[in-house]
Amino acid sequence: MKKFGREIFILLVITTVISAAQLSNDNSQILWYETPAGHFTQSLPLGNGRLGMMVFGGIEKDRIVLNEESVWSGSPSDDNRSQAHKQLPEIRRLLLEGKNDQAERLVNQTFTCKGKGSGQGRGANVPFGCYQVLGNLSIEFETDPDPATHYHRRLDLNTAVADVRYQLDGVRYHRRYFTSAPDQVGVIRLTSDRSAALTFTIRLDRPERFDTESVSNNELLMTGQLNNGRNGGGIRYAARIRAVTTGGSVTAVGNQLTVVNADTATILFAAETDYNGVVPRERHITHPKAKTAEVIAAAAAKPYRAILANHITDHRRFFDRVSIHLDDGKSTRRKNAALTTDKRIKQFDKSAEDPGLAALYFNFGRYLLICSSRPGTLPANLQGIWAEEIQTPWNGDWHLDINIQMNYWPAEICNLGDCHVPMLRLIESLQRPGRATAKAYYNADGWVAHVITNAWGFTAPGERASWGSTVSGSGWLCEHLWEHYTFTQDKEYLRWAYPIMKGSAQFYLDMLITEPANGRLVTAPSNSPENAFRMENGTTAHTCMGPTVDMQILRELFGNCIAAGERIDVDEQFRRNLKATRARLAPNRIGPDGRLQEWLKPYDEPDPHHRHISHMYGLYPYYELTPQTAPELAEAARKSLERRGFKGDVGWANAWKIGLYARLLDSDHAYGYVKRLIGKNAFPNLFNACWPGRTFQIDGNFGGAAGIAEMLLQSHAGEIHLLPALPNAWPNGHVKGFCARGGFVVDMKWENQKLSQVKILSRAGGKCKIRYRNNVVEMKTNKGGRYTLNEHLM
Ligand code: FUC
Repeated sequence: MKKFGREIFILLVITTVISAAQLSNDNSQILWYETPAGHFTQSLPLGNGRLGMMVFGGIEKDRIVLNEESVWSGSPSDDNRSQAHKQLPEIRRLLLEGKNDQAERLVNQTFTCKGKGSGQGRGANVPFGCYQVLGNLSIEFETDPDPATHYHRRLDLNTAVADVRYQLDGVRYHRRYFTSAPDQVGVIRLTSDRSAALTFTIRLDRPERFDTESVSNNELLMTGQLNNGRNGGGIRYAARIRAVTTGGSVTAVGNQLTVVNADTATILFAAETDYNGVVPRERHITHPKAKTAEVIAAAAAKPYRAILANHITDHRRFFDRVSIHLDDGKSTRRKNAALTTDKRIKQFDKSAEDPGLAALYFNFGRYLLICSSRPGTLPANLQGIWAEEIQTPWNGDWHLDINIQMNYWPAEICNLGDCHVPMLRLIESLQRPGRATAKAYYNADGWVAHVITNAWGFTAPGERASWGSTVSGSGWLCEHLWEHYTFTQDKEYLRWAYPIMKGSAQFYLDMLITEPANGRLVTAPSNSPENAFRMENGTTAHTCMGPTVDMQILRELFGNCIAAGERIDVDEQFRRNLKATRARLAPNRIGPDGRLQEWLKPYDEPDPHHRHISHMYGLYPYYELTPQTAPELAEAARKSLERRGFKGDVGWANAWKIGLYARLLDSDHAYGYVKRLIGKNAFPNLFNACWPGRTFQIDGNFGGAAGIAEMLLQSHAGEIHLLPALPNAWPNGHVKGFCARGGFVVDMKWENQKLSQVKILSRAGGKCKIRYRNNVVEMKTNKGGRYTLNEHLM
């Protein structure tokens, strides 16, 4: 028994050493640097779903940007023009007569939102509001004038812990940072290897609307009220910091805390708001100040080690569901792993291969989703939960014409279906305001949302026809309701989701009109997201009928409603209606040059390289244009994609193209966009830049992770397709825990470009068809059954 115990111990040691070695071999779970962050896009993100911290790790002065998911300015408002529907017949008449420019003029005059809308994307001080930074925590150290040495700053994705280490005047300093979901606090732990070496001051502020005071000898409290866009009386927030030390002293002087000669210090951070808007979340706090006091007191009563251990266990509940290893078997692996993350990105951009960096990028996407979207939180916005400014770019809102959807593309395939739920709840919450919008503008039943939404349930069109009147935002959202079902096979959930999908379909059923050229049903008015076309008279316009993307979305929505209705056995008559209408929707069309048309007509395009590629929706994320389902259309989609190219290197567009080429089973091009996305769009902290070096926008991080997953596993075509777009750059690798439609979980391994091991877990039972190249295996599975398939597929 004793001997056996020792063997296990040795085995454990060996496994630990091996997994540590594996980690350091390709370094696909750690971001690290040899300098403090000089800028937000170099700092390291931490998040517990609701609270966010960005770690700069300065030596003399550390800065931690603080966030809380509901720090939203603005307030509920009626944005609908109640009489807009009276203009609808005239707008449609003009469209039917081919006078799109005149229709657009009328849309701009009568069919946009009432009031200031999003404030042209700068809505901090209008009712639309914006997601904002909570504040800045600064820690100023009493330091030696000598420069520090051995500086090291890192974020470990596996534990969601950031560390800063350096030596100064012979003393080793260590700071550790994390945000805990179980304890709902941010934690900064400071230690050194010499007693009484920690002397520093702590301040807490934000760029506006704050008041910081010391509320005991070891606590700072910052409170304030955001602008509601009317009279200033918006959301109230409270942020509280407590410093707990061993040795030395803590005192409060004015609005700062001073720690002198401490051996260790633990800084706890709590934040709450009284947000109680329409977007559901678990937390309903009426007294943010009192709640922060309670949260901090509870955390302070626990040993630091317990808070850390609980945090790591909690984070790993999500993070450990999936693992990935990508490898080209080359000796450069160690060299790459030995580079700091920023240098690694630069080297990759200059064309060096680095499979470990792609795996790191993938893991970072999963990490960000876990940190910004947990059951019970608000969904991740354009910046996840990480904002540095008061006026965030595009209000840090939820854009519905690609961006929020892209945020959630990795959720299901990466085994984070529960992190998807905040988005599904957002969709649910849009029904009520969306019904009012459907009535006001279209005199239609059901509910609709256009291009943007916020914390206050905005569903009206945006301020300008050129981008604001896309009418398929809500239809696009509903894809997520169905996909959550296809991956989980949870019928109870489907009963909840179905009425939301049905309400969306009802709206479109009511608003479709017949276009004259082919007698097909189309949406009107609408536009192909943010893109323009040239009319025959030479004028540039946006407003149109039945842009391709709308039609694809409606085919999908109607199809999903039919399938859902069948599964839960409801609404037979409605299903019949949907089937008949679906068949009459304007189809995908191939233009004279062989490309898939973006609009009903093969218009001339003023910007053929436009960042939006909305008519590719039917290829990915939807799948009616795939080589398996419609080879000719898939080919036309490829031509459209080629013509679009990558001009401007827009982050989310590069990310989307990974998934699109993966669906075309084109590993070279898919990989080319992995290179572009990481090489051109990753900031030093791997955050996605909307344009190279400019504007952090998180969608590309998520879209990139989803795209990489799609290269390795697809499941849209009624079969699980293994390694459908494996690039030459990743000849060896393994993944664990990838999810496939039908409720399957896949582990697989490949060597020298060839699959070598496959294991499937069936969560829901049922038929399972698996493809590897031309080999197909079909089998019946039992719920909870595990299957190894090696010999059948290779
Ligand atoms: C759409 C895009 C922009 C940006 C914004 C948040 O308007 O066209 O590039 O991503 O969303």
